[in-house]
Amino acid sequence: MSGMIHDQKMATAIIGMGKTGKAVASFLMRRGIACEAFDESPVNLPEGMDIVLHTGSLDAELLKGFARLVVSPGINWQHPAMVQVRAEGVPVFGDLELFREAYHGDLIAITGTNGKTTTVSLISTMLDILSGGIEAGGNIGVPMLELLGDSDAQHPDPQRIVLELSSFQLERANPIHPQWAVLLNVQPDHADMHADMDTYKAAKLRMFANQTEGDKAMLPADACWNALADELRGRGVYVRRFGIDNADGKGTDVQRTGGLDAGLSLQPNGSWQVFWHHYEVVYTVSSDELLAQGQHQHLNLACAAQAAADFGISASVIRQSLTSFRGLPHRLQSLGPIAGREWYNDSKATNPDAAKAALESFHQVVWICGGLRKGLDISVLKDAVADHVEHMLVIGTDMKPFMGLAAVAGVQATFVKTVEQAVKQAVQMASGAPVLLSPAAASQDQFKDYIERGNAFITAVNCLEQNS
Ligand code: UMA
Repeated sequence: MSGMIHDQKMATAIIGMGKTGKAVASFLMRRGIACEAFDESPVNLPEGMDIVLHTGSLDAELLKGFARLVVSPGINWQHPAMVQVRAEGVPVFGDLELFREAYHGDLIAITGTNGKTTTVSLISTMLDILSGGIEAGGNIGVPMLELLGDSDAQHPDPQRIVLELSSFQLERANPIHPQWAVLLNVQPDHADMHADMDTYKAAKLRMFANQTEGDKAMLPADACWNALADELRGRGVYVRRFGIDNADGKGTDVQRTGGLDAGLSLQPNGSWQVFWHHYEVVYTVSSDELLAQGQHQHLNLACAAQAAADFGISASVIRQSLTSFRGLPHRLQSLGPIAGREWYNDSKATNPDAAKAALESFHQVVWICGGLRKGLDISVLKDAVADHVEHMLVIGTDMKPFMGLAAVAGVQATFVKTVEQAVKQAVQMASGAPVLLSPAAASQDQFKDYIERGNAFITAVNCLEQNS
């Protein structure tokens, strides 16, 4: 244990020393605020970070003695020690609360179960041409406090920030005040961390709680969001809606609510267009011109385009950004033809709805799936599996529910345990159908995160090329 001497009663306890905890420590230390760090596992602190570090089980008795706790998003808000400390009246919150207190520039906020990172990345690319530029952070992987300056003239805060916000970040902060905010979707996820779907949804909706006259909010066009739209309009918020629009004007999976601002529209010739509005003018890009694949990704592109248009970015810049965007790694990422078939890495699909969207982007695939189910019901995949899957190759710990899914969908399945084995089996299959890794489950049973899982898949596929 090292670190400077101070009075714990005046100090902040930082709970969890991953990316967030380290950024919190650095933020507080730059401001001369005393802090100590806690983590249940051994961690290495960055060089020069002179701070007391406690490892091992979180001890509520010890934590109660601090002035406040800043808790990382990955630590369950209902962790017994956190519940106990909150019950004692000690302020407990996450890094978003520190960000909220410190940042006073333009804020764009993105939440939703799936598609956040794609939307944030594109918004960040398009708005970067504005004077003052833009910084992107939050759940995307750059802790939000790292974006902030040192509250002096030499290192000012960015003029504009776009944040990707998870339910964990939103639930443990007072409501923020974004000038532009979009909820992309709410689909079952993190059932192991939130009490139920309502709690999960409520956490996400906190993003809008402080919006007011002059702000913009974008919501899916589904009728279930109409009440929220009305409530926001009642507060003077300009509400935009996005979704999928059929040529017949009825919508495919959405209830039309009097015209969409952005989304996908079906053309009489059967092709799809991404569209968005700038005032009354509608702009479009044909989906044939897009490199990123899948309707779910194209909807994210439409939302990003609408955000950019609302910040004054020209249609030509938006078009150029959309048509040159190749998609992000691990999100329906094409690895190209290797060993006689196409391979797609969608390792980021860590919940059933993300995998469903991926499966529906194909005619037929060999599907590599499985991992940690996080308590989620995967039966929602039944129709997509029956319609689009030729054979399932199941990996990971929670093998039983996936084998059960194959049985109810009437699709053959093989338990292969690892990504490497899945690739070896897939390449031997006769049909030559594309192979899709889109696990519908978290990766932490076998990997550090979805990135490591995706990279293992890429490596295994590339080995085929070398061996052929
Ligand atoms: N820890 C404990 N006890 C616990 C759980 C964790 O002590 O019960 C410790 C771990 O030992 C570790 C630290 O806490 O040292 C990790 O904290 P963390 O899980 O919050 O991870 P960070 O590195 O701080 O990353 C977090 C987000 N992680 C989660 O929300 C789980 C990252 O999102 C985010 O990019 C980063 O902050 C920067 O803002 C990742 C994620 O998986 C990508 N997010 C979920 C998702 O997208 O589905 C919400």
